[in-house]
Amino acid sequence: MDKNSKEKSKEINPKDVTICEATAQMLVKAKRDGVETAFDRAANMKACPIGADSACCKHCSMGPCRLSAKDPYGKVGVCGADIDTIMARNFARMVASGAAAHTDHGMAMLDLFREVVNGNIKEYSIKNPVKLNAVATSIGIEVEGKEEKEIAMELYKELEKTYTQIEGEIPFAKRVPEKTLETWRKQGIVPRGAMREIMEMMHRTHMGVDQQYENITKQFSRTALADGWGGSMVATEISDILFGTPSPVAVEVNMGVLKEDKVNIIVHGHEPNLFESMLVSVNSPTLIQAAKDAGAEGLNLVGMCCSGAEMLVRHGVPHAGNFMSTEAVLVTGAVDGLCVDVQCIKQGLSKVAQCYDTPMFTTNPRCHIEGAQHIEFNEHDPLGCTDEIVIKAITRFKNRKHKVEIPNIVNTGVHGFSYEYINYMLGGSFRGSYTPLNENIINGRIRGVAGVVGCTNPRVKQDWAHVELVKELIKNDVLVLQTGCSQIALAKAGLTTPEAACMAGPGLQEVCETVGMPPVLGMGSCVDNSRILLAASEMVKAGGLGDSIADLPVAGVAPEWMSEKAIAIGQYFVASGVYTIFGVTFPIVEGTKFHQLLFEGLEEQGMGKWGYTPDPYEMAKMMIAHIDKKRQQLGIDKARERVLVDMADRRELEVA
Ligand code: SF4
Ligand code: MSK
Repeated sequence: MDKNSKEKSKEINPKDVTICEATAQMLVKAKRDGVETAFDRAANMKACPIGADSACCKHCSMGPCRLSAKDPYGKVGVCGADIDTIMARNFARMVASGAAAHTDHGMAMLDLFREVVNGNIKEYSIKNPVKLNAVATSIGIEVEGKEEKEIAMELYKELEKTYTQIEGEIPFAKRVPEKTLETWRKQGIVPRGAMREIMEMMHRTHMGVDQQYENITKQFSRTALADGWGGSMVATEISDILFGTPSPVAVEVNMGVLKEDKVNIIVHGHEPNLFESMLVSVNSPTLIQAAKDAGAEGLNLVGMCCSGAEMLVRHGVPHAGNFMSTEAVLVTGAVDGLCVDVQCIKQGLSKVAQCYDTPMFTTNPRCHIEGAQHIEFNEHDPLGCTDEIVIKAITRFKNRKHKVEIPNIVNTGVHGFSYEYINYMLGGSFRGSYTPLNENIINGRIRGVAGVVGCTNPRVKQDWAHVELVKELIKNDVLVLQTGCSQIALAKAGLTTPEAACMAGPGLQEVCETVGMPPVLGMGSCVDNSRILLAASEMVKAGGLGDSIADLPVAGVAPEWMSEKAIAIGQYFVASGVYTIFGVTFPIVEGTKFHQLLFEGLEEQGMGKWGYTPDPYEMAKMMIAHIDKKRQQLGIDKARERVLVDMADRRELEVA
């Protein structure tokens, strides 16, 4: 910690900033060790109030221009841009950036797929030909009588359009329920290729171009849809084809998955190929022997954040924690190598890693970090990178200088509920379908479905809103689908076990017990929100719950969001027809025309709408009220009271 920041540093109380006991324990140690984390920096960095309301613009050097949230229409920028234009442009650029992150990730997966199919990359192969055929068929590619390679090449060529298509609808538009697609066509927001949509979005938000908030909103809806039904969906589907589709697996989560007597290697980021190759390296008999020769019991590969979430659902690899635990985990002193690729990697990690002599490695050409060593990951020779990282981690183990303190906390949960598995789980292998889910919604056992997703954020108590909200939802018979860092929060709270059904309302409990599933279904990483879109699409197609996604008794929420990717995800859920609530803060001034459009107007156009509250109990109330409204519109409503989680329930969970 530098001298200046120490002088003005506000002290944090670990118990006030997180409900994750392991993280809290490490924050106490960090303080003892004089190590600063994002929790400290958040306490000492007052968020700019004008920026938080998105009431400022720096799109040209006549500004930056600052408007006032208190009197939003009292002033305009030097060019004359009003508050609605400024907020809409800022929001649009967040969507563009978030969509770019997901679509670039998806394109990297597609590049890999092409090279594998062409035979130029031999280290990976098509692990899931059934999924290859299913994805190809879903977009109209004939598979009958064709060789695997031929189908794969046709699929590649078709999916490339997700990025490059200049005119016309992206391939996965074919998966969208007809009425939802009709709404998009009417609004002129069916996406073309992501490159075109993002480029046009950046152009339109340049100084002096699109200065009408409704028109800007159309383009950021289109850009967001190019992410959800485009880049993200390609990332998920191609990863499943290459590495396998998730199915339920019991996994260990929390910092106790680190082992003092083993060489601990963490992979953190988003793209599964790095982690898949790391898995090969840590299973190499030569490297295992090298670890033993260095005095270790073996190699211990652990995930964090979304890389971890992908490997957790796909292979049951243990997971050490979510976004706000990434610095804390280094404080254990037990991490012998931290290996990262792209997205959500705090620059502060490199400084914390240095404090504990943990070597940190960047591996992707898109992401170098000051203080980290760059060992480029090349798909043509993936083990060249991952083997080297393992060797360096073994060296660090051998020379460990710091006292190791690993929180003795491990939680076991069941994760890996791909949308295909939900199909199978509910309908069986011969009549796999979403009909049983719909039937249980229609008969009221399940009140509705909620997607609870997204990050953790040091501006709010880590994991708290996720956990409190989900407890409320399941108690009220709302089935919860999860992705990203949120599912790790719930796993640590013990809610991803089948036994957690005891926390659910009677209807949901009965369904969970019959099927043997948890009331909270972990589906993967943040690009895997596309799995939730597909589940919603299947619910519409299975019948009985209306004709479009907007008709379904469902809602989405990101209680502790922080990234631009989250905004892009939120917008593609809203444009797809889902009521979507964000916590923490919402970058818009209330009472403005732009606010009215996002929070009410889009719903009137046949889409979903945004909602905001930082309070998880209020979130639950808003989501349940929306679900009940949809049930009423569908004519499947029964009088039901919202049930609050009481202390007895909380104790029951703690015991569980
Ligand atoms: Fe100010 Fe307009 Fe320039 Fe933005 S584009 S900085 S509002 S003058
Ligand atoms: S990693 S975007 S903190 S979910 Fe996908 Fe977690 Fe949010 Fe990053």
